[in-house]
Amino acid sequence: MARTMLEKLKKGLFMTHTEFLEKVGETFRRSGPVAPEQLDGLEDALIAADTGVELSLRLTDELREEVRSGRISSAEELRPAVRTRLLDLLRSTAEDAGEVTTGSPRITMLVGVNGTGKTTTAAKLAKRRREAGRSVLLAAADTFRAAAVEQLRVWADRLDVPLVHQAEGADPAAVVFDAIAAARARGIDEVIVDTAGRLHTRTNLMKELEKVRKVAEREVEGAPHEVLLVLDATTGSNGIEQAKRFGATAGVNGVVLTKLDGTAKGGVILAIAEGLGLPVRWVGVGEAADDLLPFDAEEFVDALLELS
Ligand SMILES: Nc1nc2c(ncn2[C@@H]2O[C@H](COP(=O)(O)OP(=O)(O)OP(=O)(O)O)[C@@H](O)[C@H]2O)c(=O)[nH]1
Ligand SMILES: [Mg+2]
Repeated sequence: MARTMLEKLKKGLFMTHTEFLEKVGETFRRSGPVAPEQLDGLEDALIAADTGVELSLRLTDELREEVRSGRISSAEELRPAVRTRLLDLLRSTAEDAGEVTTGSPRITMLVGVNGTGKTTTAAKLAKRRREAGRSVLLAAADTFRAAAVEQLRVWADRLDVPLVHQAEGADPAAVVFDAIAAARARGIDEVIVDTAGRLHTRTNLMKELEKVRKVAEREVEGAPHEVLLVLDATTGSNGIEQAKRFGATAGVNGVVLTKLDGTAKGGVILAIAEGLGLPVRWVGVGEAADDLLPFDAEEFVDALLELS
């Protein structure tokens, strides 16, 4: 099981990790003493992988300093040192995991800008949670377009998961209210809420999201238990600043990074940890229902540095 997971993660990271390794290989393949300049390859690789210039420079400067001071004395020690640093960075955000659940049903909201993969992730997550032995209901709180409900309905039918929806243009908060009532009536454990794509600058739409949150808060203790910001990896670290502001308004407590299969820029995961201070919970590696993987910092770093 763990093996399959790693294989799949590696497949998802294929472009990421080969491109990264090509650049960084030079640095890692050497043996014997290291000169601080030998870290230039690593710096380039981090920047090219969309880790963000500032963070890439900071990480490599810290390593250069360790080389200079003799704490790292040979090239063989470089890879484990990089590994430790990357893991520290990723783990620093993973502490307050949103796993503590109080009231029932457990509510997960998917939020983010247009087209990042919210609806697809809602479906993938429904499948995952059901496989974990939980009963699930999908709530179509994207009432903006009729097509949005249809898209979720197709997934709900395919996965055989109940769907709560209202007419186009309905109040998304009312949909969530209905969904909670339906879940209670049917003894369902989880409500997964798909919301409409929106820019953080659209005040009225952000208010609408707040209203959805408030309904969840009022109806279920501890809800919404998870508010996941869905980010598209192919847009790279450009989205970070925008996401930061989005996250603050919507009360986001975790990130789903989608479309990791279509980018060589997996370093964005590091940039997210640093820039948003939010843990990446899931990664999307394709369009199918099974293409969502729980994010594991150690697996990610080891796949990136080809340590396993
Ligand atoms: N390759 C790949 N495609 C994905 C992934 N996740 C979503 N997609 C595709 O991205 C496109 C947009 O996905 P949606 O789930 O509709 O995105 P959304 O955020 O709900 O979009 P809006 O509701 O319009 O804001 C679809 O074609 C999905 O199949 C992923 O992990 N990998
Ligand atoms: Mg959608």
